[in-house]
Formats: sequence, C-alpha cells, structure tokens
Amino acid sequence: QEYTGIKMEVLTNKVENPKLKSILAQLKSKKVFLVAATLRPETMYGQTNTFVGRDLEYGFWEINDQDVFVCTERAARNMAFQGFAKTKGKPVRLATISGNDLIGTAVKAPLAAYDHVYVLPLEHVLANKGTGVVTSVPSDSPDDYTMTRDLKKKPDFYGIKAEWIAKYDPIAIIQTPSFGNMSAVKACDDLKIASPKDRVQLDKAKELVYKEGFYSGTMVIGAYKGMSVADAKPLIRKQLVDAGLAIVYSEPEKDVISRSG
Ligand code: ZZB
Repeated sequence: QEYTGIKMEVLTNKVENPKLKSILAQLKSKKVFLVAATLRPETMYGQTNTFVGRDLEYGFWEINDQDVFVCTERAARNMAFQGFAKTKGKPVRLATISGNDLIGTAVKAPLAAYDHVYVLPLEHVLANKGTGVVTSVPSDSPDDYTMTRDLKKKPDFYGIKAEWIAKYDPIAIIQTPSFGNMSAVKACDDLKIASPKDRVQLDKAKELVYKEGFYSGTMVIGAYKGMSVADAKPLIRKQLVDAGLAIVYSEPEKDVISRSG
C-alpha cells in the first residue's frame, strides 16, 4: 500500500495541553508534524480536521536535524527504512504522548481552505494501518462526514470544544455525475446513515464514493481544477511532496488491514 504522508505542522503558540506543551518546550528548535496517511491526496483541499485514536500511543520521532514526526511506533519503524530517520532502520524516539493528549491541537493542513484545523477523536483509528493519524475530508469520506456531524452535534459528549469543529463546513472539491460535489454527504443521506458506528452502511457508502470520485470525478478546486481526479491525483501528490508538505510512505502488504478491519 503506497500512502501519501501529509505533514501537518503543530502550531506551537496555540497549544494548551500541558503534556504537549512540555514536550514542545523540550523540542524547541524543531518543527513538529503530525503525519496523516492518505490514499486521496487530491482531497486535501477539503480537510476540516484530523483524527487520532484516544487510546493509541504516539511517538515523537527524530527525522532529521529539523523535523520531528508524530505517529505510531509501527509507522516510524517502516519510515526509518524509507529514508525518514538519521540512521536507516533505526527510529529515534524523542517523546511519547497518548492520542487523548493530542485532541484540540491546532495544526496547519497543507492545501486546506482553512487556515488551521484541530485534532479530534475517532474511535476506529486502526493502530496497525497507516500512521495512526487520519486527516478528515467530510465532503468525500463518509466516515469523516458522519463523525464530524456527530462531533458538531455533541461536543460535550465527546469532550471537545465546539469551536474546534463548529465552523468547519465540508468544502466542494470533486464534481461527480451521480453524487454532485459533496459525494460523501449525498451517499450518507441516500443510505440514511445516522451514526459513525453504522459500519456496514458506511463501508457501502465508502466504496460507492471511492469509485465515483476516482472514475468519474472532476476537480473543482485548486491548481488542477477541471482535470479528472485520476489524472490530478498523482500531480497533486507530486506537488505536495516537491513542496516538502508530504512524504511517500509505503506499508508492507502483510501489515495492511482495511479500515473496516
Ligand atoms: C483522506 C481521505 C479522503 C480518505 C477521502 C478517504 C476518503 P482504505 O481504502 O480502507 O485503505 N485511514 C488511514 N489510516 C487509517 C487508520 N489507521 N485507521 C482508520 N482509517 C485510516 O482507506 C484508506 C483511507 O483510510 C485513508 O484515506 C484514510 O482516509 C483512512 F475523501 O484520507 B483517507 C471514500 C474514502 N474517501
């Protein structure tokens, strides 16, 4: 599985969590990024937040003299064999934090329409897939749409501040013949998906939206506006990587477990 690792820089001056604050103070001269693994780099214009698992453990990994990546140990080990470590195959851990302590962190999301977005909780972030950080695109991901809708409705229940998601509406990125320009919203409405826990229906919606977007979608935003998604995808990925905003991250096939797991 070849992912694009999206580098989401932590906005240090906005951090409130005391554990994260003290780690960042210790890493003062470095740039710290949450790295989100995605198969849909062309949707990065529509990021409204990013997700972590509350109970997952995240490491702060030394990538080079300047950059520190925040992701699971498993991802850091894989990355260390792919050029993202000072010594090949040997990841260096600078600190550790729980997903719970990352909630509410403001990060810069590359290409996003919003100036910064927040880290929010998602139950089914898989520890053994990607980096354990999942960027959220509610316009084109049924999972992200249903979860952000719930977070907006019940911020207290989820223990988040309403302002971390309230004003972050889905952004139109891709026009499709059957689902319009908010594929995930339409698919979830059509299938009457009420809850982020409705796995069976969500998997159905996800497959429909994936296919429709990739085979029939046209970009309606960004540098490749008007181009088909299939053509734009590799170009947007290259643009992100060339600008130092993303990395190419491969995962050994045997490790990969689908989101529906
Ligand atoms: C942004 C995005 C935008 C995604 C979209 C999907 C969609 P798959 O096909 O099942 O392999 N993801 C990445 N890591 C994890 C994890 N550890 N736990 C749970 N989910 C994870 O799914 C790949 C997608 O699963 C990735 O691409 C990421 O969400 C998520 F518009 O990133 B995606 C129709 C889907 N649309």
